[in-house]
Amino acid sequence: MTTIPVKDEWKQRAKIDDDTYRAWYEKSVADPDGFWAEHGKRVDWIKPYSTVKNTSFAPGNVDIRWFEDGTLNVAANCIDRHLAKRGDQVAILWEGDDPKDSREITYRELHEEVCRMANVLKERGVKKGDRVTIYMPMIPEAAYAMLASARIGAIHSVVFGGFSPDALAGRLEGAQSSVLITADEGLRGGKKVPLKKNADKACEIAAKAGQTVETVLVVKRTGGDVQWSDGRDVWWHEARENAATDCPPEEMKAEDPLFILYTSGSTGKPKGVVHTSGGYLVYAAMTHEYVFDWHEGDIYWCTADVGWVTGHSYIVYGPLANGATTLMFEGVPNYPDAGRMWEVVDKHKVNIFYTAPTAIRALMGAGDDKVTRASRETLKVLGSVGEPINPEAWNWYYRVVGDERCPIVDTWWQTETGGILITPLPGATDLKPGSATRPFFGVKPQLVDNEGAVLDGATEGNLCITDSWPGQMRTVYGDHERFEQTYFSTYKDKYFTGDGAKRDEDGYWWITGRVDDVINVSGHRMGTAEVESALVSHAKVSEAAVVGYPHDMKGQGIYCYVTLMEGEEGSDELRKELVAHVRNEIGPIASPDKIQFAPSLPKTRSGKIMRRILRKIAEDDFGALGDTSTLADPGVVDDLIESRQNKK
Ligand code: 6R9
Repeated sequence: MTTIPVKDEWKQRAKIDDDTYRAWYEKSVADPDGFWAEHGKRVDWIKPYSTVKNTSFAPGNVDIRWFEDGTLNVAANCIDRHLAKRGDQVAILWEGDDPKDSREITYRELHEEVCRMANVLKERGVKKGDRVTIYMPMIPEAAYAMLASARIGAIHSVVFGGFSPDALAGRLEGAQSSVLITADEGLRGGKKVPLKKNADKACEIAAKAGQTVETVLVVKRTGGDVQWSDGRDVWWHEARENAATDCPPEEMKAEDPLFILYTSGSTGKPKGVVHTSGGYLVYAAMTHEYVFDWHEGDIYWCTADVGWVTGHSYIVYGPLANGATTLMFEGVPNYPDAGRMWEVVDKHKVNIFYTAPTAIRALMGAGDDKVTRASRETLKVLGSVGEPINPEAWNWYYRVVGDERCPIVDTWWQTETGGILITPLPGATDLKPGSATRPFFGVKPQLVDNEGAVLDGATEGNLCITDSWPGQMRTVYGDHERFEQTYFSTYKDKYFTGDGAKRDEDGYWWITGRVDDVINVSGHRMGTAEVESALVSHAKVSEAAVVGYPHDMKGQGIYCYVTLMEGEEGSDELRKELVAHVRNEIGPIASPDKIQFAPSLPKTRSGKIMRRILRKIAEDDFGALGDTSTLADPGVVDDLIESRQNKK
């Protein structure tokens, strides 16, 4: 396996070299209190903390608190404290879907807009602790909405704009949220996304389930036609006019929730991951600075959507807490063509670029000339997140996009971790294509086998983290029991990530992917259980089992085994109907890639579906089905293999 040693130029400009990394890491795990007491100072506290770490992973008593007696306001940290020094610096550099469209919002303007929106929310009765749901396209107002909530102490719940009305309704109900911020329509790749229409429908569904939405604040993006509900709906551009440009930030405790973000798990409905204020901000800001080796004046671009955690930590909170200029992109990588990303890099002189392997693979397929026609000379650091990056894509990213001048930081983390946990640092870490390399400060990864025995040396196993870090999620919204059950019950006294990993002879970490029933489609997390329940809600379906299979572009594709109701016949027509049904229930990101009609599913005698076998069949790996002795009816498997082979 090739190693790319840290280049002199990288080391020279970097804030952290290898010796510093080692010294800081040592200190961070030997004396977490001392280490974080120091680094916690990077944010402005209204009342400084006197305690630092107070955390327990003990069964039945999982309790995570950082900087507990300190108080602060996250929005003030992301805006107000920068005004004196950088009021006229661009905070948000917005690039529209149309290449002719861009906007610059300075820190001073950001302050005004966020205050106005905070005042509009207050006028509508939103108070500290209330949940504000945000269903927005990638426009600056999405960041205003997050920061306005934070400013008044409301808890935001951002729902990705690609989710369906049903999915949005479920999240409104889950968070018991009576305020929704949306836009008339979104614009992506020249196509309109009917956000307000979806929001209207979601409100209707939520109302039936007992959750009334009292305010829908609507940002005008396209000017498209929308239905209007007087009394409930408010135009942002109208409300904004009369709203004061000053709004004092609410004093929040370090452990007051900042946001909820719903994410897929291996069972049941998406979980409301809760992040709190102090520790989260310290961790997001610190990782943003050191992982990307961010320097004053750098133009930083993370291509994620604010609907995902990457958008929260690395478009909004981390960069703005540091006083960075953060680029926000409304569009898609291949519009107007596959050279768009690199055109934007040149147009805005981007220095740090952070994207996902799925985008890299797609752009790699579009040909090198799309890249090389842009100069990309401003680029200094390239980042990757969301799924394992295959060495081929890594090498292309390094060689063609970065001209072998830019280190690649392959950052492993999760919605639950709040910020990056395993990653190279640009001036410190020798790179190996495909490896997330070494833990960030304060992070203690460990490998265990299926029985929980700790594995040493170069080996492979289940990835756990044995001690808390400030950015860790605190609970599942409204269900602490589920939090403990999901993350702390599999292996005692450890946080279980749900991922498998390898550790090599140099102690480098290689994430191999999920070991639970979560699949990763184009970097988006999808619970197989969610897709299954969407399928089963179709009148013609009696049972469904969903697994992931290797997909060239998406990383993993969605493979569905579907058993139909008595008397129903499988057909291509019905396949289309089922795909449309799932898109409707969850959203386009959950579109099944393959549907195989299965007269019955392989089950154990106790009735459990044997997914291990279904995964192998979907991968065409018929020779390696493993132990099939517990199957209730082995003939089922032969039938599935036969019909799979006949299809090709
Ligand atoms: C930030 C984010 C988390 C899951 C995670 C893992 C996969 C993320 C990765 C990676 C390999 C990386 N993942 N980054 N796998 N290398 N650099 O993506 O959060 O949406 O919650 O997904 O994504 O499987 O467990 P989230």
